[in-house]
Amino acid sequence: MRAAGRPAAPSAGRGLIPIRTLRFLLGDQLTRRIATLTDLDPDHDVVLMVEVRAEATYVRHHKQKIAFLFSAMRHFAAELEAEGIAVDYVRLDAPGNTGSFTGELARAVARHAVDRVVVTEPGEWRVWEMMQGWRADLGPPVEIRDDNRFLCPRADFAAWAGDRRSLRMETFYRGMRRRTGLLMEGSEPTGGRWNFDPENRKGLPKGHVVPERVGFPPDAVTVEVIALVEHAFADHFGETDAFAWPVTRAEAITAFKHFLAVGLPTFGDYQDAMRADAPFLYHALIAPALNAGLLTPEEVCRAAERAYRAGAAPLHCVEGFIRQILGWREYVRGLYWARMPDYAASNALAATRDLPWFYWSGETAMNCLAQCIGATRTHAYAHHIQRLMVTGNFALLAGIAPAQVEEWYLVVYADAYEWVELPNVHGMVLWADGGVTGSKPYAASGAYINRMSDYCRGCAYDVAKKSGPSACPFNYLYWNFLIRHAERLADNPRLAMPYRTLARMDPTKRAAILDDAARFLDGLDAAPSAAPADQGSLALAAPRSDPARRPARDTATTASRRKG
Ligand code: FAD
Ligand code: DLZ
Ligand code: SF4
Repeated sequence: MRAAGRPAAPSAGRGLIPIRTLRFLLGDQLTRRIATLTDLDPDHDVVLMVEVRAEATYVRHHKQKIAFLFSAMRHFAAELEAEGIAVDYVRLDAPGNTGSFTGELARAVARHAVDRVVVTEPGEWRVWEMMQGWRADLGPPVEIRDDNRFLCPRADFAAWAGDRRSLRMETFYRGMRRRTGLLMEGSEPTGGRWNFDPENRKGLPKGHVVPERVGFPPDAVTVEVIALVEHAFADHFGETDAFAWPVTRAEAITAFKHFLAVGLPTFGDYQDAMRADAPFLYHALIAPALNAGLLTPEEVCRAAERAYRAGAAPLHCVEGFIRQILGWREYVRGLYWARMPDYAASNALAATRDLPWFYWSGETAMNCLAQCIGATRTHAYAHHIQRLMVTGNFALLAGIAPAQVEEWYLVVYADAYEWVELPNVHGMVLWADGGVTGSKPYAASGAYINRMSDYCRGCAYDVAKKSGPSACPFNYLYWNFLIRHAERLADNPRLAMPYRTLARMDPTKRAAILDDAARFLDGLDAAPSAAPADQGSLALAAPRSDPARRPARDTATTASRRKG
């Protein structure tokens, strides 16, 4: 990669000479088909790509996420150059790198005598606001194009959502099936049903052998980038030893083909299952590649449908997979843009507790949390149910402040971008939006985790016990949650059953629940690993909270990171 060396097109005689356009490509827009590049003129245009400190530190991303993106950016730039396109690529350690999108864009405009700048809308509100500043202050005109990777344009979602207070994914999803024709027979859904979710909730049978992940050991570019990241972002969360993400489109296609052959035929069955020694199960592991542009949502949905039509995967698995992308992924993206910036500010359940230290260290006696957080540190990955029903469920039940939980989710996953993270965390997990995204909070006791995983067998706590120091904390925290929020939730028809049970509950039992929860939550603040009281030997080493070891926040606080 090089700074583009061709002379700028003369600005005189514009009627004859094509305008020189600076095409600013963000790190999560790595596809040749992105709107920024569609009308690129290789003879006159320059593509700008920049590695900047501010993007890696507005929250201190997992080291693997930064390494993945820098490596993917460098590979993509090399592919463009191989096509004969001029790429002005600014590395993180390049002399004079100002460290921000705005600073690097301004320097590039000065370098190239640019007539106009073309960019595609970003994935985060913070950067959208930055772009408005470019339009006002940069000098040359800045054209911001719609992100053509998504199947539902922002404007169409906004028109569908209107100003309704609550939106439902299922209704949106059916509209998207009709719109795209995916899994449709004329106007009817293939198989006569829109949704096969009930078939997609099996636990893993004992001894079930799961397929290997198809991994991509770091090549020379990734090795160089990992060294840079370990040096420049040494205090960030996470490890890089197990890095195996695809960093080019070719690798992403290989990974996806492996999923089609090996994962998809069983994807639906065990979609919600969890097992301590199998962090990936039948999941596709494509979110980092999809979100960065190495794969497109449409192509993966069409390929999955083809697998069904060829008899290579059953309908309930294919529908389950397509629903995640055509349904959930498009839905959360639409919702993010339709409701931001106000969306992030609500706190419907008035949750204010600090995020416990163990979310960073993994040091807790609760085995389910220790396993999910441990895998997250190692792989920058946890699958959906681990995010929703383990780390998310605990944050909901413990009443942790939404902004702190959201920051954690944005930091720790290789696929994390605010457009997808925020609605999932703020809406789905924490119900902080008061029901815009989901009709009820996904609160669950230890029984759910026990049914769907093998975590409880290796846990210091007893999932069968409802109260007392050795009882599974999820059990009493669940009832404590329902009691605390009865005023807000008791009338919710989808929670009628647990509230009926609560109404019948013996007052002594109810008091014991409240006591256990108070004891546990008080201990959580003081010693976040929360080992069973006075049973130190049971706990997985429980160092007290050490703020110095926390991946320190940058000067951008969670509130200000949304502001650009
Ligand atoms: P698979 O399980 O194989 O699913 C296939 C694809 O479906 C995923 O790659 C993803 O693109 C899409 N998908 C599935 N569920 C969702 C969903 N709820 N929302 C949007 N897309 C979905 N996904 C992200 O890409 N980035 C995030 O920052 C993110 N944060 C999340 C936070 C929470 C609390 C929860 C509950 C979910 C979050 N998800 C996020 C969604 C989902 O967990 C991940 O997309 C998925 O785990 C990625 O792994 P995979 O590629 O193996 O997915
Ligand atoms: C996530 C990220 C990181 C860590 N670094 C860069 C970078 O150096 N250069 C870049 O162009 N993009 C980076 N990104 C992705 C951006 O944060 C992303 O484009 C915005 O959040 C908008 O979605
Ligand atoms: Fe988690 Fe409770 Fe099971 Fe332990 S017993 S693994 S805390 S659900």
